[in-house]
Amino acid sequence: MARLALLLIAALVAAGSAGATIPPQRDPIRTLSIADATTHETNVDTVAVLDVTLSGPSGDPVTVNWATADGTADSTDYVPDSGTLTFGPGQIAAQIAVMIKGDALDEPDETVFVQLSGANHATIDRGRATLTIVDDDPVLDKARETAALLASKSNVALRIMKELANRALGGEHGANLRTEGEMFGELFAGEDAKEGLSAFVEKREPVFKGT
Ligand SMILES: [Ca+2]
Ligand SMILES: [Ca+2]
Repeated sequence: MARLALLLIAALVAAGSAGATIPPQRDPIRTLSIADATTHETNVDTVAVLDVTLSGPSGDPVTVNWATADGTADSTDYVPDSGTLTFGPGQIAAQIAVMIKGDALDEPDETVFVQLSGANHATIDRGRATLTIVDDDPVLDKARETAALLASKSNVALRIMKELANRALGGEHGANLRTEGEMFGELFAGEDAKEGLSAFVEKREPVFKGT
């Protein structure tokens, strides 16, 4: 009888303990976000950095995979790469580095995507960032400026200058000098020459007619 009472007491204690069990504390699931970034190309290789943030500290180690993907930029502009980012306990910010290739080519500004995936102990809120590579090579801009400058000049003068430049690359020196004299005569007899002089005297922009 005493043995039965002891068994009953043991069973009650066990049941009471089970009822009082406190579930293990879990940190709330945090969210991950990657931010867009802009980097300026140079003529040597550089590193662009993208920030990834966790919405709050986590006691669990948070990991997330990342990978680059071509936007308008490709492997001639950057080094395709991938990896795993790890947030230690309490850490809420980490960075991804992408190698940007330098060049002296004039190009439009270009983009690379960096995508997050496969998060552990977190969910992904904003998982795709755009990295913009701002070109630093102004050759095309300079060419446009030069073209605009030439377009503002007299067609007659430009034609004669081009003709004389071409002849200067070959031909006989005396003949070239004679041709130069003839062409300058043609140039100064034209309407554009008069318009150019008038505009200069009157301090205004000339209006050339190509004659
Ligand atoms: Ca460059
Ligand atoms: Ca460039």
